Amino acid sequence: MTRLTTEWIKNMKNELPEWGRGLEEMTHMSPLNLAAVGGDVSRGRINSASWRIKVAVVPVTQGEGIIDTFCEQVAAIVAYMGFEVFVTEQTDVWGIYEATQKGAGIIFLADDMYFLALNMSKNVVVENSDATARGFVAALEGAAGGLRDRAVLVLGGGRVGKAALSFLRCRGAEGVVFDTDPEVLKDRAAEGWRTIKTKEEIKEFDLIVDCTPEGNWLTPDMLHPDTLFASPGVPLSLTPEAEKMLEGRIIHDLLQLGVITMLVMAC
Ligand code: 2YC
Repeated sequence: MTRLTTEWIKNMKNELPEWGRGLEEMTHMSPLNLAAVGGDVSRGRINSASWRIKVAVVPVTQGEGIIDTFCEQVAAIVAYMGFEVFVTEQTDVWGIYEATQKGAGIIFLADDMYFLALNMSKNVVVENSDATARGFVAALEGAAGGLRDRAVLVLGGGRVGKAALSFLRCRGAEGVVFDTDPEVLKDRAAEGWRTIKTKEEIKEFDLIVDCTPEGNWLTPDMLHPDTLFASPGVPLSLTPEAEKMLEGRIIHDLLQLGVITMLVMAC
């Protein structure tokens, strides 16, 4: 799991309108509709929740500690979706207590291992990896005009990759997985997923969900020329040349799609 840096995310909230427009252009769906598909939640439920539920984001000092502006960016994404939201003044357990005292119905908080959205009144816990995978598969589906009966290659068979495989199956696609770790491939194959063994086979797929935490390793010659590339994985695996080749067909962000899908799943 890649730890975000302040440098990467510090301008995110100012760029949310541009992010939303770009995503809608590529997927022909608004962020709200994408989150509804990814989260498998009705638009009606999201709209009514946005009036009823106040959201809190709690800074967590555990481990490597606070990422400056992280909570502020999460709050900005939640506000962009039309929800009332605040970042607690206190951190950690005190911050959770502050959130409940101020009437928060959903609490976002992240340490170095997990990024969660909790809805205590509904006993719902949403984990970022699962929500992010679902959000990016929904975006790929929008961009591809549907995934039913299509083969989609998932790069990386870890936490996000597994969630992507499961949601691809829900959407009627055939998830195929590649991982550089043979043990991971063996585990996924044991669960019944089709696997590919070599990087040379990647170019056989024109639909890719990249869940790897590696950067800068996918070169143009490794890719199908018509590839639609959805990348929850950070940093982007595409080399600058590959990025140029796939321009306009790359769905990638560092927090937004995951957070909006977490939000609707916690409603
Ligand atoms: O500012 C804080 O509260 C920090 N404890 C936040 C740490 C987030 C660490 N996780 C990440 O950077 C990302 C997540 C956004 C999803 C996966 N890794």
